[in-house]
Amino acid sequence: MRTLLTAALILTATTALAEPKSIIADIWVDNWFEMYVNGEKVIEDSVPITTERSFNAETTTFTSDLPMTIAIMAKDFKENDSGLEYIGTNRQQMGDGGMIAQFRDAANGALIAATDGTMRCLVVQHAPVDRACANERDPVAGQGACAFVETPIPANWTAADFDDSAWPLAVEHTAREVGPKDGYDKINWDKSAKLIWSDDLVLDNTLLCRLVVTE
Ligand SMILES: [Ca+2]
Ligand SMILES: [Ca+2]
Repeated sequence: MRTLLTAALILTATTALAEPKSIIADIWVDNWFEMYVNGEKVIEDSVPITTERSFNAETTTFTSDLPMTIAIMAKDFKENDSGLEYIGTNRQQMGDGGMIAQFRDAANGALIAATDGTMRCLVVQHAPVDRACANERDPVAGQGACAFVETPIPANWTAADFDDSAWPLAVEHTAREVGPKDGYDKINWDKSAKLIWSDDLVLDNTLLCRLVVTE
C-alpha cells in the first residue's frame, strides 16, 4: 500500500513538472522570419518577403516544456544575391535588417525570454562584399563589388541538441540604428527585449539565431 501511494505521488509530481507552458511570442523582423521551437516549426512571417516594406509584427501562442530552444531564420530583403534592392531604379540600395522578439507566459503575462546579446547568430548570406556595388549602374550578383558570401545552413540547426557554441554572439542595436516601424510600434516591448542582428545591419542579409530558454 505504501509503495503504491509513493508511486502515485511520484507520478503526480512528475506530471506536474512536465506540464507544458503556454507561451505568447511577439516577433518583429525586418523583413521576414520563420521560427522553430525545439526543432519544430511554429510560425512563419505571414507577409511574404517580396512584399515591399514588410515591417509587420507577428504574435502567436504555442506550448512547450522548458527548457526550450528557439531558433529563428531572419532575412533582410534582397532582390538577388547582390544584396541590393530597387535594382536599376534611382532608389537602388543595400537595405538593412533587424529583429526583436519576446516570450511571455500566457498564464500570467510574465516575461520568460527575449532577444538580446546573449543569443547566438550565424550569418549565412552576406552581400555585397563591397558597398560600392550599390552605386553600380548594372550590378551583377557574384561579380566584383557585388560578390556575395554564402555559408551552408547546418543540418539540424533548429534542434535543441545542436551545438551553437562556435557561433558568434548576437549584437544589440539601438532603435535609432535599426529604425523599426509599423508592426514594431504596435507591440508593448519589455525593456529587456533588445533589437539584435549581427554587427552589420546592412551587409549581413540572412541570419540563423538561437536562444535557449532554461527558466
Ligand atoms: Ca530590410
Ligand atoms: Ca542588406
